[in-house]
Amino acid sequence: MQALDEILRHAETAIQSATDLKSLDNYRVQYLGKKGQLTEYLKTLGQLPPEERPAAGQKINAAKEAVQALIDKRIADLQKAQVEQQLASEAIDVTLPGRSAGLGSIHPVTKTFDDLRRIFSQMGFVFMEGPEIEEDYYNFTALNVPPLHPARAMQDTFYFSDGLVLRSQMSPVQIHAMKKMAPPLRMVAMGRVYRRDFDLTHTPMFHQMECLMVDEHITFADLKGLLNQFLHEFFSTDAPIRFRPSYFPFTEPSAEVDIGCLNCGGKGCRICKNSGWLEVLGCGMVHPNVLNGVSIDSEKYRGFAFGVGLDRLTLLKYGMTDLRSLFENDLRLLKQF
Ligand code: 2U9
Repeated sequence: MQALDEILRHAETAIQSATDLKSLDNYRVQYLGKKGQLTEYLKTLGQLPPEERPAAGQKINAAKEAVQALIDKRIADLQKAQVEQQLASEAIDVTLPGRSAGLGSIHPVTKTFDDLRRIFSQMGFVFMEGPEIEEDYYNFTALNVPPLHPARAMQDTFYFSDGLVLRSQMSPVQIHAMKKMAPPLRMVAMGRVYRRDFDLTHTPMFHQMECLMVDEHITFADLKGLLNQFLHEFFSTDAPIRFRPSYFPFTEPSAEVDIGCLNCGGKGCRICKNSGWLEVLGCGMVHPNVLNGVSIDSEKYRGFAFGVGLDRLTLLKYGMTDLRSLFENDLRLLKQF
């Protein structure tokens, strides 16, 4: 019976020191299993004198129950500790501030699109669209740039194999329109155009607006008046505007248009490269070959047209310098609009 007390003491220490369910089960086997210490002990009862057996048997069974109770209690303690630990580690501090959803903003180029749509709608122009993949004819030939004409080298174009190109300007939309509708015509086309160019001031995809007006008595003065009004309204300024002679195959005469530097007021600065002027667009009177090519009588009708890069226009309006920043989707920049 002394040995029984010894076993009980050992079992108690072992069970209390168990830190997981698996080692507890090992102790259960060690003490209560088929070959466990207490089970073996029970088997030795036969060696005792018969009158001592009931008392000894009761003691051993009591010991077995005590060990089982110790194990059960330890299992309950370990499970409780595990739940408490899990609760502590998964605790949520409901007083912490939440994450805000973050409000989107309008991309600056989209703002320019919206501004131009407003300005030119007010002046009675209709907006038209067309495909970004065009036949070579609509992108070049119909614009007085026949095959092998050196002007095709002025802009590097993305060619597909079968006479198709990614449009390099918005003019093909105007050709489609003139073929469909008889003059008078007052239209604008805005959209994506593509050229093989990539540096500080060029991206392979950029946005253009082209404007076309065809009627019987259109003159260069109409073009000047329209451009003055458009630029003053778009830039919210009364800065001076000047026309420099230029060359485009689809217009004759042609001009490039500058506006007095919006940054320095014409004194000369980094933005205008000390010239006091910012180049904003190209324009001219539609070349007779272009009108005749779409069966509009160039003796009766005349037209003006201009083209403008919307990304560059956006940079100038918001005092930005790197064209690529418009395509990087950097939220630190976009959130300012
Ligand atoms: C038709 C006839 C003529 C559109 C024109 C320009 C001049 C021009 C550039 C501005 C900056 C392209 O994005 S840019 O690099 N465009 O300088 N565009 S005249 O002339 C037309 C259009 C349609 C039927």
